[in-house]
Amino acid sequence: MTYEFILSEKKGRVGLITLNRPKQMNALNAKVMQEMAAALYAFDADEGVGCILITGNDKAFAAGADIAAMKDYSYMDAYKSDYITRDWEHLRKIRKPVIAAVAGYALGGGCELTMMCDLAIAAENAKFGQPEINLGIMPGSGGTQRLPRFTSKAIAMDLCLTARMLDAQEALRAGLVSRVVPVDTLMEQALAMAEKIAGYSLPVVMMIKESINRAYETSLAEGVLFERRVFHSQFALEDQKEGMAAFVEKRKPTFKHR
Ligand code: DAK
Repeated sequence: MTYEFILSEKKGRVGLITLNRPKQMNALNAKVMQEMAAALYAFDADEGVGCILITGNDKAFAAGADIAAMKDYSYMDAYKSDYITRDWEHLRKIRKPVIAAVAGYALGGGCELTMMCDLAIAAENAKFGQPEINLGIMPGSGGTQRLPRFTSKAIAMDLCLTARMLDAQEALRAGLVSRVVPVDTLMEQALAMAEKIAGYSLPVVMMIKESINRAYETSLAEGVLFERRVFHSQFALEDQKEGMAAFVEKRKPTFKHR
């Protein structure tokens, strides 16, 4: 399938989505989000894909929602059409891990998109921020909720109230990204990370994602109970038998993803 504003391709067991509106710094309009959702669901349904990677270009992961597209909206336009939300929430329904590989700007909706992914790897030139206050609005796609959970209240207040940007090292220290790499190695390292994940047992990978995400939705006791129930269920997997047998027999496991 070909898209207007994204590129979608398979690299081995990795599904790669590249935001492709370079002249607009990958600003996110409704069509971008619809296309991204279609590509995400296609990869999620594809047995041959074990991990999904979303990236932009060297200058911008995404500089936010498309300001030109929304500038004339009225309250009723936004409310009645459930503006943006409808197309943005698809990402949270994807069951395979989604990695954000971020170079350049990840601002506003771009930063929120990063946080909706399961993990993020940043190039040294990455910049993260929620500068909506400059536009006379506030973050609208989880920025005020995910940022304090993933970093801290102080950092979330700082970014949302002053429009200050975090550089890649600050984002690493704050817990927003898990790795920082040189710009020219971002895709190589992000793909290596995605391929590594995609090489493991797919149901186990999906259960880990589900369990970690639970930590943000529930109490510790409930989360630990959820983890235990899922953990016990893994003794029903062929991949558990194979993984443990391979360890005992001192060989590499061959996972069948079931
Ligand atoms: N939208 C539209 N166009 C954008 C854009 C954006 N967010 N960001 C950049 N561009 C365009 C610029 O207008 C310019 O276009 P031309 O003039 O060449 O036609 C081109 O990209 C290059 O930008 P600059 O000339 O400004 O490049 P610089 O290197 O000087 O600066 C910059 C790069 C990223 C620092 C700057 O462009 C900038 O500040 N951009 C705006 C960043 C921003 O404010 N982002 C937040 C947008 S509001 C919701 C979900 C999400 C949202 C809301 C609700 N719901 C679920 C309800 C999200 C809201 C937002 O993200």
